[in-house]
Amino acid sequence: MSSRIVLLNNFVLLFFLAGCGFGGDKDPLTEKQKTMIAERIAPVGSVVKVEDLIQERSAVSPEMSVDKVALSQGNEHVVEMLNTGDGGNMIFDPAVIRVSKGDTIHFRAVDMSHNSATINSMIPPGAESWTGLMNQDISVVLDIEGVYVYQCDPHAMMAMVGVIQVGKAVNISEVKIAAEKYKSNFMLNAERLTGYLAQL
Ligand SMILES: [Cu+2]
Repeated sequence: MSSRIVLLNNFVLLFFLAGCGFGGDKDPLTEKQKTMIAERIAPVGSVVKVEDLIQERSAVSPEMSVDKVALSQGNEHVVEMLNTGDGGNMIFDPAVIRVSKGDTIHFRAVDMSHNSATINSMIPPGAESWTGLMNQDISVVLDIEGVYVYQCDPHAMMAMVGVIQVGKAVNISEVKIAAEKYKSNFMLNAERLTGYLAQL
């Protein structure tokens, strides 16, 4: 039994030496050789792609790369309530619009289980609030200038919100402050409203 183990040990040692390619117990490479190898395999500099730079910059300041929304033509505008749109799930489409004073917005219940309701702290002073019923198409006429933020009540936690600018954005500072507080309600899409307001 013990001779077997010795034999095995010898075999392992032989295998090890053969694998090394050197017979002695001296380090096979000199310090200089090691340095040369390390230098050769070390990566040269670092590669930064232009796309990464743009993404980094937009992560720091989203407003820099945001396209501003143009004034919608005509006096009547349709906003669809959708389960899925270009901007994500549970969404108003278009989520951000700029219209003229006195224009009408038609909210269309294209998909089920949505409504449109203003958020009290985020409409212009003196403007009327609205609260649509579930699955209900509603139309609102906006005579008071300013920024209106509304939501879908059952999907408020998913930031199913929308923004309408009527005429000049006279209350934008107040709305932005209120939005910063309000976004603590969002369990998903936490930056959606901030992104929408940046488009105005
Ligand atoms: Cu909804």
